[in-house]
Amino acid sequence: MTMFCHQCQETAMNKGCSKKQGICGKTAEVANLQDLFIWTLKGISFFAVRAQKYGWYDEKTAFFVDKGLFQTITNADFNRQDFIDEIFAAMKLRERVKTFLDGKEVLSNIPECATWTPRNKQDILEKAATGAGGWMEIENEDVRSLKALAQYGLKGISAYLEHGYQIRKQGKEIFEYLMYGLDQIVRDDISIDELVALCMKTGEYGVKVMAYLDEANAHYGDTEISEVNLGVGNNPGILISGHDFVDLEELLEQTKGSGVDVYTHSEMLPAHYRPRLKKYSHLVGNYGSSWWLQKEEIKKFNGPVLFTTNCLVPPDLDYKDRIFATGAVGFEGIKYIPDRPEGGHKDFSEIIAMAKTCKPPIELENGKIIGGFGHKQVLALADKIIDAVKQGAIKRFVVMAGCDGRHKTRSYFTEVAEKLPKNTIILTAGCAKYRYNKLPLGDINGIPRVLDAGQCNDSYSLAVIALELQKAFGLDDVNKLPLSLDIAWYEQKAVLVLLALLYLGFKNIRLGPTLPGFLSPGIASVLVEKFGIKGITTADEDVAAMMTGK
Ligand code: SF4
Ligand code: SF3
Repeated sequence: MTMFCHQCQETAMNKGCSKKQGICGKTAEVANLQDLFIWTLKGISFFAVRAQKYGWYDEKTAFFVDKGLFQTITNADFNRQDFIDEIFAAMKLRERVKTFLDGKEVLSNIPECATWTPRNKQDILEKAATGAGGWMEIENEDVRSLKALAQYGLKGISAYLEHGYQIRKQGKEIFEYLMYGLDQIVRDDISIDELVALCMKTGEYGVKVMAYLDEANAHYGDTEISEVNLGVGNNPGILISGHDFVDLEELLEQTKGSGVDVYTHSEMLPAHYRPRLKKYSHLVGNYGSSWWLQKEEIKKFNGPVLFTTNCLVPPDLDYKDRIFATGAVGFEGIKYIPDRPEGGHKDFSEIIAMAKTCKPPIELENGKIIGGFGHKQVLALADKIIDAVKQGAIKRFVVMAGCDGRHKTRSYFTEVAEKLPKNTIILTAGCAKYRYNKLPLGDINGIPRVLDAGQCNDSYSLAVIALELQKAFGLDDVNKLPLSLDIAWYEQKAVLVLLALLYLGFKNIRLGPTLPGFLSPGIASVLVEKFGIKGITTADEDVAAMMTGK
């Protein structure tokens, strides 16, 4: 069996993973099941969008579509059984909304994804094996490319919406947009112009969902300048990875006084910037670095590891029994912590019991890093920053947000950080920061040269900061700020962040280490012409260009 997936930056040959297994470790069977599952979500969306006209809205269905998309993001759910179960669950929800519509409207052009119904597991496996719902069903490469751009943006929305929903339990408008977007992607008759508009609209909803999550995360207190310990203590520990603060808080509550410490990994690092999370004295520090280095780090950690969201790397056998998944994450043979019951919390007792039998983590490094520069914190320093710009102490801001990844070429981002002149400030968010956040880059009048806002969704903070600086300097265009964007991308949340930045009017964005493989030459040239998007070259060349505003 073969597959076709081109959703992430590490896709084979920057064209598509098309053999028996993707670079990320996703098997062809799982990739095909994911395509089929998304196809059934499109079937639900077909009816849901039409039922909305008659006042229909069902949060359970909306959340199912949302979480389903999230499960298919890179490095989240690798478990074939999950997708088989979800396809059956999708059928039930689809029938419910279809029944609601019965007798209200005669529907035309019903797509196959809204009618196909498996009788049993075999039907699902056979249909998946045909590549149903996959990209190769679309002949025109520009249509395929734009549909992929929109769909990956929707996946980004689904992730941020899921996090925000766990805290706020609302979000109807954004849930409805997700289903609208999926329904549009199904259309055979959609034009290129309509697809471009859909991508822009997805960027608009990207801004909305990041603002929504920003407000939700304020529940944990606004980010504040914080020092994060990189060393280890003497107690056994639990390592928690991913982006979900609700899971982290519940874990911290349940480990209180247990003699077990908690460490953050990768994208969970920004928890240390939030007052309501950092107050726990047994939240000891951040262990290790970005997601792709997890194998070696987990081996040395010694204790159990909880993945609350992506990025999970298929675990090695020698530590697989210490890996736990929850939320949208899954992998065959690892323990899954079920969702919290209504009004209750997840039960992490099994992880805590295991931790008590484990040795403390082996120290990887020591010292501290500093972060917590979300928009409110940075704007509290606005006067100082504006003065520094006016006096020439700060010459330029460079946004280097996004993701990290395995490719050797990503050393470019380390080099850029090292080679940027000392009068520049790097604004960052997401796991891209691990390429330079431990370098001794110094400060400008007490302002650190790397300002970390938080997780990838906190790229929103960076946009808010830029737009506020634009106002403070009385500029009519954000692109007139002394600001350059040099974004690192890997998975689909970064695709959404890119669409959101384009929607907000940011131009001349550098995107690396490669431009997305899912962009056809035609669509890539539209992005270049219309928005000035460019690939990266060398650190020296790009630093020189950025310093002259190019
Ligand atoms: Fe390949 Fe990326 Fe898809 Fe994994 S997620 S199969 S690495 S394109
Ligand atoms: Fe990282 Fe996976 Fe994208 Fe949230 S954790 S930024 S890659």
